[in-house]
Amino acid sequence: MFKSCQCRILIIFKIMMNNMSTSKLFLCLFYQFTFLVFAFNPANAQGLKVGFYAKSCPKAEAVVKDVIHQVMSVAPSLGGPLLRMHFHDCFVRGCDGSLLLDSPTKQAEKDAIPNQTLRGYQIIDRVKTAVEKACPGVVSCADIVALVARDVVVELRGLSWDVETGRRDGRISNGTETFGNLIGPTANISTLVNGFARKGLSVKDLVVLSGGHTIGTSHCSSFNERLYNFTGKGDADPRLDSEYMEKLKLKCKPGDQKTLVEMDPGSFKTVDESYFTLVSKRRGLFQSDAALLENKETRDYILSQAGKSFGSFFKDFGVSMVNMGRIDVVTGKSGEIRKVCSRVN
Ligand code: HEM
Ligand SMILES: *[C@@H]1O[C@H](CO)[C@@H](O)[C@H](O)[C@H]1NC(C)=O
Ligand SMILES: *[C@@H]1O[C@H](CO)[C@@H](O)[C@H](O)[C@H]1NC(C)=O
Ligand SMILES: *[C@@H]1O[C@H](CO)[C@@H](O)[C@H](O)[C@H]1NC(C)=O
Ligand SMILES: CC(=O)N[C@H]1CO[C@H](CO)[C@@H](O)[C@@H]1O
Repeated sequence: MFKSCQCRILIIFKIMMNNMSTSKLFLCLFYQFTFLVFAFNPANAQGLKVGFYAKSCPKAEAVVKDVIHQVMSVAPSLGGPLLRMHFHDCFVRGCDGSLLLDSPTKQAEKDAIPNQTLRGYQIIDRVKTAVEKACPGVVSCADIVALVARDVVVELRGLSWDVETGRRDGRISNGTETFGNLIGPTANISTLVNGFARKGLSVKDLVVLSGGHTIGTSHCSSFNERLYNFTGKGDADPRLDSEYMEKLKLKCKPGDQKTLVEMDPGSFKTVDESYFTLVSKRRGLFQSDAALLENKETRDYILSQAGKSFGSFFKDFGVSMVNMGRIDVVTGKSGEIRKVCSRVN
């Protein structure tokens, strides 16, 4: 900004005096150019930035990291739900913390069917309490959810990324809005691609973020029909590897709603590329995972990561998480900074 103002003055001078060195002018035009690119880049036009709390609450990110480190050292299986929480928050009404709101009449986002398998809200509350102690009324719940998602990935041996902050909290949470915004596990490839496109996310973001399924667990109910009643005729999903299917059938009996299975068996507490290895071997758990083999771009990406312990996935994941974290954010003077994440001020 400063550079750019100084630069404009230099340009005016150049025109007036015609005595500015050419190299300085080029440098100057370069600054102008980068300023314009940043100023008009739609992704950056929303008021988010890395280090938004650097002045207002310099300890914020360290406090979040610290609490998550403590939580994850005793309960690493909370990593899955905490990562997933950012996804479910962002896809409904944007990343505005609306998912965290309680409704006395049970009509909030968290009450809706897709959210019934979410958990970990008490961890967000614990982080919020610690952050409020450091700087009351400064850090939004929406940003806490975004920071927590990054920190659990780091705790589970993924690569870190810079989280953009500056989100404010919304005041509305409407369970009905989860339908048509969140995508279910039976989604086919066009539903997935379109559902992500509607949120401004690319096909690459879709396949990279699906890699979030490298950690966590799923209820049998999320894929039971693939094992027992795929087309309603008591059949199985032919896209599922038969050996893997037999293993799953041992764990999930017909109609089982409750049992949990590891989505990435053997390494469900480690962020690694094994999700892509599994999907490439037709061992993805959901139809939505299997569907990623049916689009050229998503399939190529899966094959490019399968079996590669240091593939680009680790870096790609942070990039796509930043993209997801920009969905319909509330910034500036809109919304509020909630005092307690489960209710509006
Ligand atoms: C592409 C569309 C997606 C679909 C259809 C989908 C669907 C699902 C389903 C059905 C579950 C299991 C819920 C249960 O039965 O307990 C699940 C779990 C999970 N999902 Fe996704 N998901 C998608 C994208 C994402 C994204 C973008 C992320 C984050 C980057 C993510 C992260 C997770 C995690 C970490 C879990 C494990 C949760 C736990 O351990 O409790 N998913 N997903
Ligand atoms: C919730 O969202 C649905 C679907 O968009 C809408 O029809 C309904 O009026 C909303 N409810 C409230 C209380 O705003
Ligand atoms: C994908 O699913 C949607 C919604 O269920 C359906 O309308 C569409 O026809 C399906 N597309 C393909 C290619 O199967
Ligand atoms: C399979 O699905 C069909 C159609 O949805 C349903 O009528 C039938 O009861 C299901 N069978 C079982 C064993 O769940
Ligand atoms: C974690 C959570 O709040 N789950 C809720 C999801 O919705 C159901 C049905 O309203 C509630 O019973 C759960 O407590």
